[in-house]
Amino acid sequence: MTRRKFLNQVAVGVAAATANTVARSAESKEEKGEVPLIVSTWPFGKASNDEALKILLGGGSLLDAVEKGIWVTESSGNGSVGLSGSPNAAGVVQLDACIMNGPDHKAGSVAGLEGIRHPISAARRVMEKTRHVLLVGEGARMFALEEGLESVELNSKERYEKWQKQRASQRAKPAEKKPDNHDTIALLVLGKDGNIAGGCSTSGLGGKLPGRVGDSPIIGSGLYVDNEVGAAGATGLGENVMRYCASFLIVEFMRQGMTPHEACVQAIRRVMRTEPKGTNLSINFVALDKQGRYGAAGTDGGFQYSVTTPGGSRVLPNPGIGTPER
Ligand code: SD4
Repeated sequence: MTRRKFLNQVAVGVAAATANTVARSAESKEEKGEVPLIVSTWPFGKASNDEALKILLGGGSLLDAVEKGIWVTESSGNGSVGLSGSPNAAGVVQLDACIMNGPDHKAGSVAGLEGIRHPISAARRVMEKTRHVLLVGEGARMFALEEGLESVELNSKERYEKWQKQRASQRAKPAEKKPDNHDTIALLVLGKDGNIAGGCSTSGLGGKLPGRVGDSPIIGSGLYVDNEVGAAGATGLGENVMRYCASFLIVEFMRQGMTPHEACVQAIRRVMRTEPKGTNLSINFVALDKQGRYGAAGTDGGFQYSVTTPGGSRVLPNPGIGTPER
């Protein structure tokens, strides 16, 4: 899409929203994709997308695709997802994750989870095996252990120091120094049958206060799936996402007729309305809809996202948000 066309689309969307009408911009072919369609945050999402597609093409379920896809990033040595992620202010890695299933509108989350290799699996177990949605801290960890999930014991000084060394060497690898080694994975899947699921996993904001929970495990903030409409996921500064239920907002914008891209842009504009001028919001979103269209937008110039269909995988740049509305 050309810059002019993009700006035109944004202008159309803003005018329509201002008039309190349904915003429908012309759909470009680029925004339409085959199914299955998998969309995730950041270039590192591509490897997760590829795994998710493999699972689907092998006959796996949407939830298997989400879970196993996210495993790839969680175990990749990523500096902000999984146990290799950023520690909090006390030097401890506390992980947040969630998963959501479109057909039955069920969800599961874990927050502040320590020492579990795959927090996304803990989230899935919460969804499938309990009558709850969110487990936190030691309760989440005990649950994950009872479920037999792989743990990495970091409690003894010796183990902790060994892990810290491993993490330092992983993060020193040239690939880890690239600017794309950043942030949360939010992964959305649209299946051939039109059903939708999604997941999100992160170590959260580096240096956060112990116990701080971000947007990523909060349904409607870091992730939202509505099987009638579409799905959205977030990466960036959680505090600026969760105060606006931004993923929910994006899905609701799509319900009103916006394309995934327009919906992401309009959610960012909504947040901008009440944030002080010049604040670096650091909020970035991906979205897909039931028709197989996808889109993204972010306030971080370097934000990129990954899109996968049976036709191939691509890493796409942040299309931006046009001239901010004030
Ligand atoms: C959080 N949104 O905990 C997550 C982490 C992230 O850029 O994506 N940071 O705030």
